[in-house]
Amino acid sequence: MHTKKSRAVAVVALSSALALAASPALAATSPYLTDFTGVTIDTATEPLADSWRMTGGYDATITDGYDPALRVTNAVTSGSFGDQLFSPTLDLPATESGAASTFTASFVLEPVALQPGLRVTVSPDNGQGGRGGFLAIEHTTTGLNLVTQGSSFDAAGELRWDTKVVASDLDVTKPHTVKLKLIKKPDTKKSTNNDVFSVQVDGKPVKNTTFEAYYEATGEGDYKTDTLLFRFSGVAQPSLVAGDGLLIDDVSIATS
Ligand SMILES: [Ca+2]
Ligand SMILES: [Ca+2]
Repeated sequence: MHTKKSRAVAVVALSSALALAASPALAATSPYLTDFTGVTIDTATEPLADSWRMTGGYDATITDGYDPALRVTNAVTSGSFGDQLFSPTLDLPATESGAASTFTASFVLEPVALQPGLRVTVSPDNGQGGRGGFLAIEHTTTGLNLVTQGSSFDAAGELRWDTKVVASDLDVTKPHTVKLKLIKKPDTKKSTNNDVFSVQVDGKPVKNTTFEAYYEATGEGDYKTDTLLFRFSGVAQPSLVAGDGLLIDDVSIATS
């Protein structure tokens, strides 16, 4: 009896040591900040989780010059998730019940020409499309729009989508700082759909629901959140390859 117990303890101790030894190579330390100096996008089939990574053939690059930035467009799109563009994964994921429950991100949309049809979505994510929130950044014929989408249950218990406009017709020739915040909360007796996704740009934060109700309705799990997804979906706009694209700089992500 004594021998068995000792062996079990030893195995646990060994696996903990392995986990500790492996963690620095697997994730970026929170908070992660970058001005994109020296940054490259890892396009290997099995990219490193602590790198910017994208295994699909989308239009995303780091610009050259003395102040590099991330340049993205929806010139190439698809309905997939895991092969799109991800920021480095953080070492501490945000969950409803773990050590961290809040995921924050901020970035600057640098001045560019107006490019109607340009549209990229940004989401707190688990690295495989398990999104915690949804923000569409889009150029229309009149300016820059930021729109969020979340999910909830109506009075009859049916799933519905909640769309909120964070900003519309912003001047694309000026920089705008965008801040995202996802707060995860354990279920209460009153609500199993209580997580909050808020977005702020040049004003007060606009709060919306998350994908929590959607996951409950579909039976999918409540995903951890440890990375930022830039996704290219919908109708592809090949002509955007020749333009400025969205120029994104000074990205920070953190969990707490
Ligand atoms: Ca920069
Ligand atoms: Ca919750």
